[in-house]
Amino acid sequence: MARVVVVSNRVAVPNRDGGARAGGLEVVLRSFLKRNQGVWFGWSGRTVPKGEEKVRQSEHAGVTYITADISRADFQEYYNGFANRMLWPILHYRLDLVEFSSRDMAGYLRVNEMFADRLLAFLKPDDVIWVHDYHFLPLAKALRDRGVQNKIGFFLHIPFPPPDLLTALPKHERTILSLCHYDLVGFQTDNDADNLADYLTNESRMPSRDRRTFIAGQRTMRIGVFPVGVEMAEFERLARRTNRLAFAREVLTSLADRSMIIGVDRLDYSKGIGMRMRAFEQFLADYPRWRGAVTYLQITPRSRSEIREYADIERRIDETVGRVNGHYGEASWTPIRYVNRPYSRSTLAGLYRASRAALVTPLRDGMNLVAKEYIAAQDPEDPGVLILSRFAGAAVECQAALLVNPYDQEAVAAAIDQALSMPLDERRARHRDVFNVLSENDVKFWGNRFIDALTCPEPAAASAPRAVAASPHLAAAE
Ligand code: GDG
Repeated sequence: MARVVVVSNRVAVPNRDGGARAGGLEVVLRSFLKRNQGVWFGWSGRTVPKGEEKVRQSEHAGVTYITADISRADFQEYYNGFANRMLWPILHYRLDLVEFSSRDMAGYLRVNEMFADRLLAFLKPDDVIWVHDYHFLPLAKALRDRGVQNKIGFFLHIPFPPPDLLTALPKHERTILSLCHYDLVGFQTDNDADNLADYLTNESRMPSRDRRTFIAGQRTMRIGVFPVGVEMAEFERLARRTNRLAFAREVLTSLADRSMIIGVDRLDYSKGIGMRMRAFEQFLADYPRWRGAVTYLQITPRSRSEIREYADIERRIDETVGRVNGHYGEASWTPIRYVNRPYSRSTLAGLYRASRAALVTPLRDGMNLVAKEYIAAQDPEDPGVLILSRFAGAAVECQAALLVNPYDQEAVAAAIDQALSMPLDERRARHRDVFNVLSENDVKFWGNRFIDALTCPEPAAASAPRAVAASPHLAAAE
């Protein structure tokens, strides 16, 4: 089999990050490369003065890591600027947070060219190149401009909005149409894939063979749906082991027989953490019998703190936690435990298993791995209940979870009450339904499906694997 060269902004070089950093992309790529010993190429995580950028190469367990430094000015424009103040909000449907600057856009395109130059030096003729996420929309174009004819695939981990929103991106053709230089563009959901197809058909009038195959000059670009999965079996084992360890027991003892609800999210406005806390406040107001009987643990490692919007949401969440705990708390009970530091994966697995319910209520999310990890971590004989936003990509496969509209605080409050009161039989049935679907589409299956579709000579049937049909016993919590 040809060598797979994975490209992503972040590269988790072993022995450097300690493995406790929050971030879905790193979690899935680490897992993919563990099995498919190829090359992992991207940013080194270092910003240096202009002219001092270096490229480093190392090998660990059969994987070659190649990382490039970025100058501070480039990083500001490419990452903090265009990628995270323009593309991230627009792709998460948040036009209100978009800050466009042509200088940042030029920096973004320049850094993509720089990465193409660096990568070129390492490429072999039959390498299969798999590019990840919104930092690198134009990377294939930069590589094609340099004569690269290899198969190049792209996977977007975050949502892709309808054309009405995309066209609010100034000079949108420059970034969006550059996707046509890939052989295969993969999305998390059919909805995301349809949005690109609509953009290409209606906005760009691009000729197509069908809704998933477009003709761009001499090149054919296919669109596919590949929902990201998690390591279900491994995570279940991890949760079973960790649950018995001292730390998990210490947390449980500190709860003094109260039920625990868990939330785990990078600090990001797309995750709806503040709105979720207000829904929990509403729950305490509407269902007073639970006061003193349930503790909500929210684990939220900080991310992108150098961007103003992130500092703003941090402040607003702090205020909400203070208000709820001040109003409802007692000397012997704190309603919300809010923690900003990251925990190890095994600790998270144990905490998931110890929780009666998980609150996963992003306002918009490509997939959301926390939802899937929570399901993997449960004891099937006595599982907790997943409360999941209908706007997370994971909702497609998790129809048997309690699906909620995160903007509707009363509905979320009602779902919390429903989860905590749910009979054991129903909890088991819902858990089993979701667990079975997620086990069929774990992270290994995801990676193999994408690479197979990218390398197969004929266009693959590029639609999503099956989602569970809504079971009749489910009354949606909305
Ligand atoms: C992007 C898309 C898509 C969280 N806190 C800690 C920790 N985490 C881990 C979780 C999970 C991951 O980080 C977060 O994944 P998500 O999927 O929730 O979110 P994003 O980082 O926004 O990821 C997302 C994903 O890419 C994959 O395609 O699902 O929609 O936005 O694995 O467990 N890990 C550790 N300590 C923590 O405190 N070790």
